[in-house]
Amino acid sequence: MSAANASPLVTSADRPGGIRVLTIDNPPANAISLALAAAIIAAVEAADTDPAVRAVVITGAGGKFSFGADIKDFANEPPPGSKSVQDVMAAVERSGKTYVAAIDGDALGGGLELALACDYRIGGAKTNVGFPEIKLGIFPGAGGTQRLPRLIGAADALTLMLKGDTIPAADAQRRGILDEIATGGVVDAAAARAERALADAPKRRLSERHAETAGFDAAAAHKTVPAEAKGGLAAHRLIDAVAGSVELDFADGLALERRLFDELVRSAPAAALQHVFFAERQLGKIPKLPPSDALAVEAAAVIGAGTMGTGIALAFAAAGIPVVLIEPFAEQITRSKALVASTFAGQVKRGTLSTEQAARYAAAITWDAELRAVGDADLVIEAVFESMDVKKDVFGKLGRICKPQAILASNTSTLDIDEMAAASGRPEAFIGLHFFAPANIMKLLEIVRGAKTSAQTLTTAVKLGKTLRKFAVVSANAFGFIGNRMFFDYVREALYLLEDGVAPERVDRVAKGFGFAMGPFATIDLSGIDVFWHIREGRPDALGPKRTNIIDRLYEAKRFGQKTGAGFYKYDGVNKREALPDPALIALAAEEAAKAGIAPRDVTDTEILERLTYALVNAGAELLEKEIALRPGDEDIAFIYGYGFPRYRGGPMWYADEIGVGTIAARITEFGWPLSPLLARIAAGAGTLAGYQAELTHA
Ligand code: T1G
Repeated sequence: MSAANASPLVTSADRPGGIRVLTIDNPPANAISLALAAAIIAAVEAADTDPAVRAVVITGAGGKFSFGADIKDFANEPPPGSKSVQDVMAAVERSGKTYVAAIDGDALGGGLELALACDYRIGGAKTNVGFPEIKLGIFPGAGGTQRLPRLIGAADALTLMLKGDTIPAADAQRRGILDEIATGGVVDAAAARAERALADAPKRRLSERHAETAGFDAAAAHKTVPAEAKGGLAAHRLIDAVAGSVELDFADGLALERRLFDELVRSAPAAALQHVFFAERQLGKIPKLPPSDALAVEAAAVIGAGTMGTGIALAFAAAGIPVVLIEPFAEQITRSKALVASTFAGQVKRGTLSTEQAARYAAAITWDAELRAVGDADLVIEAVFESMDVKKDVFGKLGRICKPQAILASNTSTLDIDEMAAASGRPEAFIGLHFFAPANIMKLLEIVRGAKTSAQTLTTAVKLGKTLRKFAVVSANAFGFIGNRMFFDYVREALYLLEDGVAPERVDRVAKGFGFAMGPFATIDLSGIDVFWHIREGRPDALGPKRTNIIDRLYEAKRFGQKTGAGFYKYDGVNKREALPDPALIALAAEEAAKAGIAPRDVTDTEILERLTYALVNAGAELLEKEIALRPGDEDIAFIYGYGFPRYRGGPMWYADEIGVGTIAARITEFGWPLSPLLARIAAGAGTLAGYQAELTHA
């Protein structure tokens, strides 16, 4: 094969018979950046003008086709005259040559749109295709909303694009997105397909087809997605674009798609979701962490088979890591086994797990009453009662019986990691792994580094977080770490609002109206008021300066929340999980506020929202200043995945920049709270939180 003109982003090679192979090579994602778009267009135009070229195969290097347009390009207006991903599709569309996409690995977003602009599509065993754009607050904006409906029907195309799911090769072939799944190399299969096409059907443009409309109902679809102001903006616009594929000719449909896409791509939700995308990928990048090889975690042990311990074991089993649950009480082991069985049975019933997978995962979990059953576990996590004495006793024993290089971890949510590390006798191999209940479902994991945690232990924990498919946020060792520390200030303001005479259901309504999955009072009732009472016992100022005895009264009355049928709400309806306003609570709160000399106030919904969200921002800034959190984006991820902050608002710290740090600092000052010095400095300089990175002087 002779290599024709080569460009670092696209290489071009000619095969016998006039088949030119264009290989996209833009690691790590073959993302179609502005530069790559220009390079592809140049290569397409070169092939167009070369009479020796009869057909073109487009493929990707590095075992992937393309993960789509380069998300980094969306933040700013493209320079004048730059080539766009839409220009790439237009160049392929204009070409008279036969185009075959050779898809090895993933073709996502603009990558799949490039494949759809081709006449034929050949996949491989590892191929996945999909349009994940909706997760970024946008939609396929390079012909996807017009070509996919013409290929698989408007209804199915809309469903696939609204969900943003990635589908495997066999499913893609069944739907007609892939013409063939190569048994050997995809490029060879694509070249062969090109030869056959030249003989009988060289061009097969989707733009020349009509979209099947069976089952497509735009009006009905609009009713199934969230309101535009509640994260549904992109979904509504996507429905409009797909409607265009049915109602308009291709050119007009493409123009509609482009107009709607351009409106969306720099909308606030899109910018927020793109921030979340990159913040998720920053988590594992620890500044000043000396390079170190992660230890292999091939066997784990969990001490304590309660709900948390069993959930942690489920997470390990689902990640393919055998785990022994160590529990001295037989009836607890029985309950743990039942929880494991019911969890897998439920997943099989819902179709999220096959029977074989469930059996494999279940076999990875064993139980034992003896601590020595930790055996040669590479990692041992305790999930015992939240008492420092109990934990230190457990770690003292583990430090003596675990193999020398085993890592010891605590699942504590508030206790001092360094104190436990010292008790273990191996502080370098000690770390906090704070899972969120239910540990097999919640995506957030806090990795808490002790003062003596080694680089290898931390590196191992970060890699373990990825293996467990968690968003692992690294925190320094301090009360409440990151998520709970911010949450406690959020709870403080919720309680203060109750003391000011605002009903829990009103506070929660405002929080849910903002986009929180649950309001603060429903969340506290779910966790348990007793948990907060115990936290306050250990740390009286945990929820800010105590003003009333409301929490004490609820604790004494055993009004712990959902688990006792009453807390800030009552749960005595038909559905025992339904939070019902409780006049008795309102009376109790008013009585305690009066005793504390707190007069009821008229509080607006705006102030409610400001106090809840600005409490998070102020606490988050404190954590950055004290170098407990590494980046604002880490705190955003913690609050999105741990506490239900709306993803489409980017997280509390991203939201702060949207509101303006100066505005927030002024309101915090009006509220009379101690203003974070970092917020004050940023406000004074009219700066932003984005991009702030702790100096890590302690690293
Ligand atoms: N743009 C820029 N960088 C990207 C990228 C993209 N599309 N996809 C991945 N990366 C980077 C990522 O930041 C990381 O970089 C590295 O590649 C490895 O990714 C016009 C407008 C496919 C599920 O939404 O969801 O096309 O941290 O760590 O865990 O219609 O990558 O190493 O420096 O995530 O195996 C649509 C986004 C774009 C797919 C693989 N496409 N990517 O996960 O690897 S918009 C997407 C992902 C679009 C057109 C529209 C994931 C993945 P670094 P990774 P992974």
